[in-house]
Amino acid sequence: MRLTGPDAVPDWMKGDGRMPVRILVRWIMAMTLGIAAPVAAQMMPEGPVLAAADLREGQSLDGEWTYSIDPYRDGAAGFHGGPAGEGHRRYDDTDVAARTADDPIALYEYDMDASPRAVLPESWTGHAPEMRHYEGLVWYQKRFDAEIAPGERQFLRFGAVNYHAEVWLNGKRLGEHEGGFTPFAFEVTGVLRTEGNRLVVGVDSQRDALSIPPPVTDWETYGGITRPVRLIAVSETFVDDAWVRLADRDTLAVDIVLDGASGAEREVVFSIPELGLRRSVRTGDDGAARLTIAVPPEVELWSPDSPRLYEVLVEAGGDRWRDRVGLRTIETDGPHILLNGEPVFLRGISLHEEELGEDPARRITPEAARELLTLAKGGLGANFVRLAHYPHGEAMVRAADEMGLLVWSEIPVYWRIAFDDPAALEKARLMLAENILRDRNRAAVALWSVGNETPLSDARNAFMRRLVDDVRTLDPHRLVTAALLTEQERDGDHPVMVMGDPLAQALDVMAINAYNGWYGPDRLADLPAIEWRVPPGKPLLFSEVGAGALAGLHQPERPGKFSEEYQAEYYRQTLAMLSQIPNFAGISPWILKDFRSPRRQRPVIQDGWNRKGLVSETGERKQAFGVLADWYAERAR
Ligand code: GCB
Repeated sequence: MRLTGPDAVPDWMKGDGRMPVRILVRWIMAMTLGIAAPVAAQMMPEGPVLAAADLREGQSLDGEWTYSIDPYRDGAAGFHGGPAGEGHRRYDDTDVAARTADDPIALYEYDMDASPRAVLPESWTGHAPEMRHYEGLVWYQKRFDAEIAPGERQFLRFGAVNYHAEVWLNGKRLGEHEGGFTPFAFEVTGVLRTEGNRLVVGVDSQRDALSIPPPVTDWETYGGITRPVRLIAVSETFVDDAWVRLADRDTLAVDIVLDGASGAEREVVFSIPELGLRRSVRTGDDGAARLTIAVPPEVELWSPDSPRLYEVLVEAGGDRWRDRVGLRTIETDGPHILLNGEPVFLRGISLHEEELGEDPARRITPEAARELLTLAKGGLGANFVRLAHYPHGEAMVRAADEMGLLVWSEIPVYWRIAFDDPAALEKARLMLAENILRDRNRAAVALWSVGNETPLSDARNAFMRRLVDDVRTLDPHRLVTAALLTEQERDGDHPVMVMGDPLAQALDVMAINAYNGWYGPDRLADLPAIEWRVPPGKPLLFSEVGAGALAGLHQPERPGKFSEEYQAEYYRQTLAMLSQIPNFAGISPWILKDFRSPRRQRPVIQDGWNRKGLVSETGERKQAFGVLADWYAERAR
């Protein structure tokens, strides 16, 4: 149940018609336990949270769909700009074959039932060779039957659709969603049929100046329905959100929100059977309840060395919500990051959401996620991954939770966003909220990042600070960071890298992307002489360092850029340089695997791939992989 308070927010937060979502405001208690809780207005996504939706029982709508390209958006508008006419509207609940058989003069210029087939989830780049570089609108259709039990409510839940989705079920428009990396759901109770449902999704990958990420990035767009689609049935009143975490080393805190007509003043039972823990609490008239429980002494804390997860249950209103949750604390102490009270050095690696293989199409199954994370953990000896540059799918974050890898999670506030436009800020805030609400039960997630390499300006600083404040409101139990840039100066005979970004002050953990020795004039042998001038009082991560190499290109005599030897030497010299920085708390080099990027077109060497991977696209290890693995083995001692 949510409280709405549209009058409680400034006008610009209510949207100006460009945002496809209606803004709901839920008053959220600031979660700093022990302090008289202040109350803050937080933008929340429309629709249910459906926390741990991936573990709910439901019907998978993955598998075979049909699709139809629509580069001129013929199904979205008429040729003079008005509404699309019959015969063009892919989303109508019309059997085109039957209709045209009945009426010989009926004119239809689409037929979703007869369109090409594709197996989802995957990006359309994988559907057919001619889809490889398609950007724009594609219509998808799924026909399915459903079981409907009396008194149940049904939700259609999309793991992610990149970039914009508009959804119809049986000819009824359910709504739309912007943002290619976070989940959304629509209630379909009363619209769903037992037989012959027709689900149509208009997926548009085209981005503009107000989009997040912007049109220009350094990775493949991968338009399409890229994550699972499920039909989830729940009781009339159900557990929409439950957040289970250690608020501090002694306190287990649980927040629960019920959705439904009888969510107020209702008994809720929270339990962790493996710990023999069971508590009841009553919701308030807003349907929300909070428990604080002394941490049982026998609890086994989650860590990369011992990624212990507990089954947690919330029972209320005929609903039984479950998740698998690790318990741990993450905080900072001066220059250190503390995990469960102990300093931890983050031995990390960055990765994109792109599976291994010659022709990836963002098919991140649990197996594909594990394959990537096994290279990181087993291969490199990592305890940390930066999931760049957008929220990765639940399969990846769950795998990190289960395998024991700390996670940096980020939203795609990347490079050049419309920082001075309130609509862009609104989108970023919603994406951040959607990401945090999805993943704040994951012990693996240690850091929320609010952006990457964003250009300094007053508007940008205000924008980024707002996001930092949102993180603190939605989840004060984790660390907030952002990947920042530095400037190179000279001090007498040696180069100095200076952190001039005022955002550093607002973060718990500073993070820097640095490419000395790859971009710019520095020679590799000179890197260790570079001095880093960064504020000393808090932990500093290097969120990116990296150099490109084509697997198998060897130049042992005179290593040049793109040879394996150059990349390996780059890693040796870079690690020597960074090791001298007193508050150096971890690193996630760029990047685990070569990844597709349309920006990278040098024939033979790149051919559309960014070659900074430590392994090739098929998993072939380059020399630098061993250099980093050896260094991590030393650090782990
Ligand atoms: C960066 C970006 C990353 C790029 C990388 C590169 O700084 O954050 O998205 O892919 O550099 O390879 O240049």
